[in-house]
Amino acid sequence: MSSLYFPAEHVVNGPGVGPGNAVSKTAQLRHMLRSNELEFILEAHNGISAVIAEEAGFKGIWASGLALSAQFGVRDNNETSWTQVVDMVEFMSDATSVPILLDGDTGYGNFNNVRRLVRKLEQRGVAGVCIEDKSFPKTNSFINGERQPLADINEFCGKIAAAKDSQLDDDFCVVARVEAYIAGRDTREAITRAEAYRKAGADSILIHSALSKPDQILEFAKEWGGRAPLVIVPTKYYSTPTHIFRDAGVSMVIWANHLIRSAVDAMQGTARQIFEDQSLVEVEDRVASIKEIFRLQCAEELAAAEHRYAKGTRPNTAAVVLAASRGDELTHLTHDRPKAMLSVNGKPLLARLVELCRKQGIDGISVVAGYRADSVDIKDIQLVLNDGHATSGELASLACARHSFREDTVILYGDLLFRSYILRELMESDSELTVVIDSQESDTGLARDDAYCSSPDNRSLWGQHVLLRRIAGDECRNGGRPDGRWIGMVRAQGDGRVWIEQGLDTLGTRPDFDRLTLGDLLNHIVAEGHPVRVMYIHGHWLDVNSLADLEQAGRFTAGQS
Ligand code: SPV
Ligand code: MG
Repeated sequence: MSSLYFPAEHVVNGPGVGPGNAVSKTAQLRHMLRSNELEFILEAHNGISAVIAEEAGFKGIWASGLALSAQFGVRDNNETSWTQVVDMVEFMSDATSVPILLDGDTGYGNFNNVRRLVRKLEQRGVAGVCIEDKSFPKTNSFINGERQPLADINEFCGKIAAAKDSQLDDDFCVVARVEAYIAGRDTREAITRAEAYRKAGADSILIHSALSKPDQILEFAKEWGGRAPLVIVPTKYYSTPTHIFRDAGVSMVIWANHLIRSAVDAMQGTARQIFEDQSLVEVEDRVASIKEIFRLQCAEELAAAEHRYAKGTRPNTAAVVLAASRGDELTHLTHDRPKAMLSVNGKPLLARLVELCRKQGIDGISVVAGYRADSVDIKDIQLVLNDGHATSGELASLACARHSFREDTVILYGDLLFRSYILRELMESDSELTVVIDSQESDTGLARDDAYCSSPDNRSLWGQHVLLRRIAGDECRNGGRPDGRWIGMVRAQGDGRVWIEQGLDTLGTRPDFDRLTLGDLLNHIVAEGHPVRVMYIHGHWLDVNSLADLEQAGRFTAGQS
């Protein structure tokens, strides 16, 4: 992907052919313009949108003047300086391996400015420039196009010749954009101009039209007869079936502004929601994860480089997910799968849980399966079998996954759903052992999950230090009001992991070990005198024990992928 960090075979900015017989970006663009295929390039306006365009499969990128100015928050009237534009396309070029065609407006001045522009673009790894026959400062073609004066033909031919004479790389492409139709002129004028520009050295002609039907473009293409590759921008006549362009002999289609427009739409929705909610909870799981941003930035490459060049590693993190049980109350739905594999909005609960773990950078994920383990087909997890699942409980399942524990290990019930901030906060805990307790009052909670703590949740207190006293267990409520409900999520690091392993050893000798729960293990650790830190939450999670829970899970995940 990124040319800076992944020197892919075909990523070369200089002339012709580069190291390892790589094809330069300029040669790629030239080839696209000249090939007999109809080619497509997509607008991008900064580094990350350029990466997104390339990842989608586009073989080239249109650095749109409209989109570049919009992302700077200014108008498409040359309100940015040309160096600001060139700086941004350099970021785009650094981040991608496909050629970029810059919308160079009118060339930011006269022939001399165009010469300097071409030199700078070559130096920054940009494969070509498109210049249009209007005057500086220009206005976007869709704003009173007919009132915009066209450039003098000879003067514009001089710019094209100056551009071609300044390029050092023979493959650098100069595309001449004909604005005759935009200015209300006819096909004859458009052809006269295009032919003059071709003779002046243009590698390709971009013919622009603001009509909602492709009539002008098709008439032009017919008259033009393939004298030089033809580029079009069907922003206004977008409903035209693409094969019509192909049949007309068009070489390249520019989808000119759709990444900036989709970004604006998404950002407006997100901004409104956060403003109205005064909370991130509803938005968090609908926007790209931070991890996805890191991926687009090639953060992994830096981690690998750090490993190579700067010593020091982070402790590994693992998740152990307990998913062996069928789900007693859901037996009519769980003939062929455990309850963790029940689908919620088209995705198994367990797949959602695994995604939530990955989102927090947890990569070593082990799932302890038992009942219908054959149906647990989640990618990139380690499947651990609890063969005795029919007669054993949670702690026996956990013991099966002992070999998967790492320095930093999160243990979760397989039927959990929660907003991602809960696991993120848990991962930020610096305590050896931390349990997540929901302090929201609920009648539906099972008494065995009731949690008694050193103090109740004081939600107005930031950074409260609360310790677990006891999880109620199977006996009825042990007096007093519980401080919350244990949700089935615990993180152990350092000594915390040792306490868990020692607890498994000790409890493993008990005859009733197969009936013991995670709560029993936590109670044992507390009884041993070890501190078990409480992280209070207030709702924003659920587990699935009944049909009603399953329906609620559907609502909980609505709108998520
Ligand atoms: C651009 O994308 O900036 C263009 C195409 O020049 S258009 O907006 O259609 O003029
Ligand atoms: Mg433009």
